[in-house]
Amino acid sequence: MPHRRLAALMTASTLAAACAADVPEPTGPPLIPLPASVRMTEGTFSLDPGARIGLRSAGAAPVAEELARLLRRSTGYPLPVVRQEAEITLEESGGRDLGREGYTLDVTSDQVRLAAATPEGLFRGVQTLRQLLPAKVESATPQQGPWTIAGLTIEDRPRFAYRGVMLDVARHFFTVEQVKRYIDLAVGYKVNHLHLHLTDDQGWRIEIKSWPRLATDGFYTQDDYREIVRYAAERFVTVVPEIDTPGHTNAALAAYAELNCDGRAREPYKGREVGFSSLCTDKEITYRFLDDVVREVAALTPGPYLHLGGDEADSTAPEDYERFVARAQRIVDTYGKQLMGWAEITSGAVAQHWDPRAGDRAVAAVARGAKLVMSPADRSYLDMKYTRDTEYGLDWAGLVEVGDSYAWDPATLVEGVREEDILGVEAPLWTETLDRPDELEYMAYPRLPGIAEIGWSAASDRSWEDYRERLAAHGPRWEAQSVAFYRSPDVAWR
Ligand code: TNX
Repeated sequence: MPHRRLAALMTASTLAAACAADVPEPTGPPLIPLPASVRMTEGTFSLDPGARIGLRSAGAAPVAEELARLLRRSTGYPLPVVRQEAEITLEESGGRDLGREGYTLDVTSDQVRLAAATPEGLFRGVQTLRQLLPAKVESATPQQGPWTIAGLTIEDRPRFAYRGVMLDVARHFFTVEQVKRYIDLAVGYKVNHLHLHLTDDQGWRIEIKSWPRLATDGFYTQDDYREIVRYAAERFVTVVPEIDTPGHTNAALAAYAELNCDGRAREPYKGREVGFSSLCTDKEITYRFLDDVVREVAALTPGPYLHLGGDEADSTAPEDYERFVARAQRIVDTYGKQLMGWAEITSGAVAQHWDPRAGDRAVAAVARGAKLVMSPADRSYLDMKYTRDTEYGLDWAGLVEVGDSYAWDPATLVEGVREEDILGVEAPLWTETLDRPDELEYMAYPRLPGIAEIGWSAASDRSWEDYRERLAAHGPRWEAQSVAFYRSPDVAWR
């Protein structure tokens, strides 16, 4: 229990004071995700109007500027970024081996020192630093101090390399600005992958220059998509584009008659059924189409993965499906990407477990050498209703209260799937019932931070009892950012 461990490290006087006031056991700062190690020390740091942000290597500059931008908004202080030791110092150093994303954070009465091997590690550490400051630090307008942080030493690194969120922009479309806000909020919890579900029966949302009729209304031009990729990369988030195939393709089948086996264009679709559409796996044009799409999307995507869906292909015969996926695999190889798919997929480097009733697919994927991203619908699907009364969302995988979405472990979820088979976790948000950004936020917060913590923090350090206390402290942070979060009755919100 992290809190008990911390309590042992508190000074005798703080402990006595806490007991005297009959308040709960003293706790560490309410950080999400919980760091690998937190040790409270003497002293308190105070961020004052004359403070500077110092860096000692050019690589740290963009992260220092991002931190300065954030702190200037709410403190109103000038916070110049300087090339020397300063009140807040960011340091790229080999130091302890905390991996690409790890960092150390030392807070003493006269300095905050953040060190990491890479700018990415510094960026993750900045998210911790934000959470150590009062909630009003998240405000977009100047607030009154004091801006203090209790002395501590943090050493931190993630459990899993992939900590993702998915946004379905196909069922309902979301603008570049709306996606940026979704990224901004998620990176605060050290999320490092954004999976965009770009195509489905209801719509094709990315411009493909060689097939110009695919995307007609509500879509990203290639420049829009590049802008999302750039914005995400600036925040050390890798975009994973998904072109769902061979099912979930009615939008393509409506745009191009020749993609249908019978050569007749399908009607556009706005409903919520799944499993009724399929590319024509016997036609060569299908593979020319796939080659063109994969080539264009791969060229726009610096990240290693190309997600080709593969889920719920109920209108594709199993042998056709396998043949299709084998050819898709070769196309993805040609353009230098790794194939990712939902757990049904029969090839590829990464398979995504989603159906709680079908753990066997995850086991089969591991058996053929794939790694897993764990996104079980009854735990991590952000579109599941919290309760019977939740206004939007679905309930096919059950009702998923905040505690349900938090209290599970990826390495013990599916029999036959072990820690080393797992690349990470993801929280998908499907949008059949959601078309406004505040609705997205209501479904994602507060569940998304819990999935992010499952991906980052050691299982042995986590408990729902402890987590719900920390979570309560994030309410005021979301209020400061006007996040429309769900006030679960299971959390004692501050
Ligand atoms: C299942 S999860 C789907 C999606 C739906 C979602 C709704 C998956 C691979 N397929 O097509 O949008 O459920 O929760």
